Amino acid sequence: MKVYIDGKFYDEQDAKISVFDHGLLYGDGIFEGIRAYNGRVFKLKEHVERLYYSAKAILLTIPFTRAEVMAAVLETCRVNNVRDGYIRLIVTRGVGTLGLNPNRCKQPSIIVIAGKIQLYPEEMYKNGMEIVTVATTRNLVNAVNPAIKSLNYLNNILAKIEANIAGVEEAIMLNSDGFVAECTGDNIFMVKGKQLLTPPLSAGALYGITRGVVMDLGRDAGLQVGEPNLTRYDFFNADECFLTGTGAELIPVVKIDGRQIGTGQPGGVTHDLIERYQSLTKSTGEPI
Ligand code: PXG
Repeated sequence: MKVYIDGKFYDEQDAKISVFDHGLLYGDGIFEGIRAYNGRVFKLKEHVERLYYSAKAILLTIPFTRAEVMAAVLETCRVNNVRDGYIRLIVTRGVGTLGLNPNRCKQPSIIVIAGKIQLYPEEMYKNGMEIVTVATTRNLVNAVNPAIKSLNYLNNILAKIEANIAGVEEAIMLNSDGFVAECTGDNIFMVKGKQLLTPPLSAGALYGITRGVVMDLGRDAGLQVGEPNLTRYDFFNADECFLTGTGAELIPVVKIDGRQIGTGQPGGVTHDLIERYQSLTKSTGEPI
């Protein structure tokens, strides 16, 4: 594997950054997780746009244009012969000193890794997964806003560890008001009759690219798509539930906190949206 760092490609074993990079010292940086399907990078423009939004929020100036970042992603796929895979795009604050001050970091670093990802076992896509609500709440929007896809994922990692301790793969995180925000690395949806509902961004959800695509696909399928504040009770009494994310794609949820959701099997609307999503990922995207 060849890894892109600041305009050059390095063999995997030589792809290294400084221990003084504030991305490592303080989690001071941002990232994107992107997928390639069938020789095209899915929603590349949207991912790069979100990267620039994250950069804006943390006052980090990316030393490239959007077009140059997109070109670096595509080039990394080409160099690695990735046609179907997963791309990690990272921008760190760069090399600084042992002190918080980001002004000591003169040059941000940009890294692109193109490889593979399998977030959940295949069997869960077929039979659905069980999730639990955990005690770690979503970060406050006026702290590190969870809309920023920053290198500070420790809050989500703690929630993931709690999920693992409970014997499941993913966790619902509530916000400080007790409303459902999302999961540790996935957005969450519920189906009730003809309604397709997902928590609003103001509840502490990430502006998920897959979330946006699935909302559009839901409208195409004739569903009423809404973003109200939702509680655990709403999810317990949903007909169907599923998670979305670049890594996870769409994965059905059949049990939450011990409550069976709907029939206890992945539902018809979920299946229909999975099919629509798969046909979109196969046929659209930036050619590699
Ligand atoms: N919420 C959070 C907190 C995320 O980190 C999503 C929702 C889904 O967003 P997208 O834009 O991907 O639909 C994410 C994205 C991983 C991994 O390595 C995590 C994500 C994406 C890809 C891989 O666990 N999270």
